[in-house]
Amino acid sequence: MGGLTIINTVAAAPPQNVRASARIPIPFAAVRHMGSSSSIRLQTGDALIAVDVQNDFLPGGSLAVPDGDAVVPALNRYLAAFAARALPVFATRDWHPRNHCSFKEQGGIWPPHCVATTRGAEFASGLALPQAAVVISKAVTPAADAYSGFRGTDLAARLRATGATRLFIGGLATDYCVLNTVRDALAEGFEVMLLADATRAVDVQAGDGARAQQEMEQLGARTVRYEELAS
Ligand code: VGL
Ligand code: ZN
Repeated sequence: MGGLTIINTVAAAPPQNVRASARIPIPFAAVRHMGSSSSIRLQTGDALIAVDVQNDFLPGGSLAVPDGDAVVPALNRYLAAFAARALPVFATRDWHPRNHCSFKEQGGIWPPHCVATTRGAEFASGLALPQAAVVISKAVTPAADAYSGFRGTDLAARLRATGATRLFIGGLATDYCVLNTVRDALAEGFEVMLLADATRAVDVQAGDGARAQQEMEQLGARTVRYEELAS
């Protein structure tokens, strides 16, 4: 051993063949997205859940959500994007018996709504559900309510059977069935994208919807808008 040890103390010189003006090219197309989070590319493993987009929750229905019909065209854009990629779609529905415990005459807090097989329980006619959409009925017995699409249903197993890992969730209502579905989805280990432009709140108390959204974000849901999807 014992050879010379050469310590190079000279700082690396900048490459001589690069003009300063050429160092950090920013394509104008990219500037549009700067500052906002990166765009979302739909991929295998994604599934869409349309929560309770039923006539009784729309204007004119027995438990109308303010501006609830706005979720129909908003969800249809996502539905088209999912259809174009042949990604799975699920639709939950409140499907109550006439004497459901959540109804006022049974001591509950809601007017009768979404009684199974009635027009009020049908999906909004303008909602463009694909033929292959999986319908999940919930709160189907008198004694139990279920705001979450996971409660008392096989939704989790059905999702896993399709290989879904990331759920895009929108519909009605932000502060009840969407909130509880998102909570359970996260607890079940799914990634959740909350479709902020495709949900509306009951807002029994002013701010309920905003608080629900905050809670969902704190639990780990990411709030997205359609424009954030990569084309
Ligand atoms: C819902 C109140 C009662 C909902 C269902 O879909 O958010 N809200 N039942
Ligand atoms: Zn209900």
